[in-house]
Amino acid sequence: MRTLVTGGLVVSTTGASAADVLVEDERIVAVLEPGTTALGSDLAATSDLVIDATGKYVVPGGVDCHTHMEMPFGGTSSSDTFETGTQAAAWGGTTTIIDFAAHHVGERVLDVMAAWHAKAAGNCAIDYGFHQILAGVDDDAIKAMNELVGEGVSSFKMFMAYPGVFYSDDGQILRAMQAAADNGALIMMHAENGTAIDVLVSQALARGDTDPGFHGTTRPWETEEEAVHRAIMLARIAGAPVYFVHMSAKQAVSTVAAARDEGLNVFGETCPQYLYLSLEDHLFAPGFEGAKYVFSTPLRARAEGHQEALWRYLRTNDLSVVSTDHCPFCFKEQKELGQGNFSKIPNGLGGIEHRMDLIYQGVVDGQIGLSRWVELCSTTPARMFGMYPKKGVIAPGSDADLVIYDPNGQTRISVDTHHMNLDYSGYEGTVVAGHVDTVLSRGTVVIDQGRFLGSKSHGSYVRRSLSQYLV
Ligand code: DUC
Ligand code: ZN
Ligand code: ZN
Repeated sequence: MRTLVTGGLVVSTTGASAADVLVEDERIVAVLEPGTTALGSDLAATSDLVIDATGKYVVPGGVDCHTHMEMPFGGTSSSDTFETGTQAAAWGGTTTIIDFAAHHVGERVLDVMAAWHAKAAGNCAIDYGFHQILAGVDDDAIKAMNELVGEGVSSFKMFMAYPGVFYSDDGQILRAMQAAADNGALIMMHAENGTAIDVLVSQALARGDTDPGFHGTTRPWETEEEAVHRAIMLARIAGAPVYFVHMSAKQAVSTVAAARDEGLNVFGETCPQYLYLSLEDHLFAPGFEGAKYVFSTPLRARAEGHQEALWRYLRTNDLSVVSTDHCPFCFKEQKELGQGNFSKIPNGLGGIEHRMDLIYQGVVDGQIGLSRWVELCSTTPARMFGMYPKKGVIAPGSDADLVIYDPNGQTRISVDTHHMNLDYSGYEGTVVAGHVDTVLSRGTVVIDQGRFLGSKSHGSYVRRSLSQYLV
């Protein structure tokens, strides 16, 4: 099957230029001067499908490197399955996800990975890979790490938070980092001082501070910054790179920036929620409404200037990736588990469908350029997690994962129109400039002008190589 995307402005990390994109079956075969009669023939006439992208951007499909589909957590399970979550991703222009296989203390790591493969296989509308969570580290975990790297799972998430659930102590983290230094894996760190947070949570509850907003005040920025600093020191001892997930405190990112200035391979990721939502306006919303915004790391105070700082760090590359940390829990019956006790509210926000649109607002608002949008949402996550140039770029030989994005369109974000299996939207009623018109996943049109044309059996497992952060 030959598909020609014609007349659009093709965006890469180095700029944007008018070009036609020629696709044969699942791959891009050429990026051509508009209207070229290359290959000796009129390409439009010899194509099975011609997509007119005049006046639109053509961007590499989004890579969301941080999702939690159907993950048991907080006494319940995240509400999107691989089927619903990957369809919602496609609607929003994301064509690859990397989901976390969630290991708990006492489980065999390789069994957990097998279970994650079983959940995802045959159920994904787009391509998917896996990171492995390590809840604690023992000899079995180190052996599993070495084995998984060979199976395309080249990154491992560790938690300095959630004692008794996912937590690893410093010695365990150091062991995993030493193993990573040997086998080339990338350690992804949830950096919050979990044991200090648990003390603050108990004290707050004892005082009667039970509302959702206290989720934020019991996880102050110091608990994020301290953990980031400690993890960088451990990575330094091990001689390993470290990647910090879902960063929200400007002080924590400043510590990442200082390490990068010293030449260390330290990387930061943030998420749209930290760029737009705040402790005052959302987590401390009246009544139990703030439960919708309970996730960790928490939202920070708008008045303290975190949002402006995060945008600045996105420009300076001290934050290199925007993911979603998509971990949806419905308000009814799931978030409600924490009524009268914020510590029982399942932590997470669903957002996989709106990352590309929300970060495009940074282009509209002059915070970042078009190329940086593509770099943050697609190219760098592909590189960081060993999928480039299969993913993250429009170039001959790459997978034909393409988004036709209309800069003159609009998107209204609402529970009434979104496709996530979630009974509320964190951005209810917000209208943003820009619209995902058409999405191709490995050459197949999966979204077109408001219709889902994909299937749950289309997505395939991406066996990743080692991180290409140095590429
Ligand atoms: N943070 C969340 O809010 N949810 C899932 C796990 C995490 O680290
Ligand atoms: Zn986390
Ligand atoms: Zn997460």
